[in-house]
Amino acid sequence: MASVDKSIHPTASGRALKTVEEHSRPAGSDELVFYAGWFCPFVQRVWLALEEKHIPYQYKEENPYKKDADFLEVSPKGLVPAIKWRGKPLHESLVILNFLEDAYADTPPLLPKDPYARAQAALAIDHVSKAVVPAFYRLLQRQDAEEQADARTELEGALRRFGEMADVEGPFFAGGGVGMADLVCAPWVARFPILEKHRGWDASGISPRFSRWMSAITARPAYVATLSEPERYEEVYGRYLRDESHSAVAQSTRAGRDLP
Ligand SMILES: N[C@@H](CCC(=O)N[C@@H](CS)C(=O)NCC(=O)O)C(=O)O
Repeated sequence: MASVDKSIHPTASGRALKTVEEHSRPAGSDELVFYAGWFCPFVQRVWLALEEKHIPYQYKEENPYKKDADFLEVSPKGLVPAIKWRGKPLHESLVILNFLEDAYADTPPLLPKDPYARAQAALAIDHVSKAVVPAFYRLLQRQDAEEQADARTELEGALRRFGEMADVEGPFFAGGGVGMADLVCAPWVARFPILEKHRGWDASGISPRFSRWMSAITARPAYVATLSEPERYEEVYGRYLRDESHSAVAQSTRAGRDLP
């Protein structure tokens, strides 16, 4: 059964492939190697930040389901994303995002300077992790129509709340400039087409504020530059839709546990 999970298309496709090709050689002094999986939304968070901040990086495609020994040295839980920075390993998407913010202080900031606004962004990031992302996977994996309807309501509510927490003027979470809270949520928006096709999902009526945010984030060049072709996502998410995936996220969702 576990072998099912291991078969992932080996490379990014579409616009993301072009971005991968632009970053396939050691960047500068090999300062930052990005261990990524083109299909992974947690990876896309970090990828978006690297692109938004114009940080030089070398993209390394990694199939995390294979758990190669070399990869486990970089990412002990065997999950993507991970990075090697000046030869030192780091994993967990949110940890890496905060690290990039500190280590590349002269690049466009993704967190506001104002401590209160920074705390608001932290609350939004926590909300995405605890409410948006788990509801997304529940909607994907639940097989029963009633349970899917509950998950749909839950996901809509979580996204409406995200919109309410955001800056009144927008269009981004913290105001006029894109920031970490936006990048942390955006990868799941990129996967809405799967829900639209298979789970009766329609994000257009969630709220005017959420719609405004969605239009702004999906227009970012970094967002477009990190997207693969829809058919490739279909292959990966087919396993979740049939509730056959053995990924750590899928198993946690099935068991009602916190996500890894
Ligand atoms: N909490 C981790 C989650 C990362 C994660 O679940 N990545 C998935 C791919 S989307 C993975 O590597 N899965 C491998 C597995 O399930 O064995 C993060 O935020 O970086």
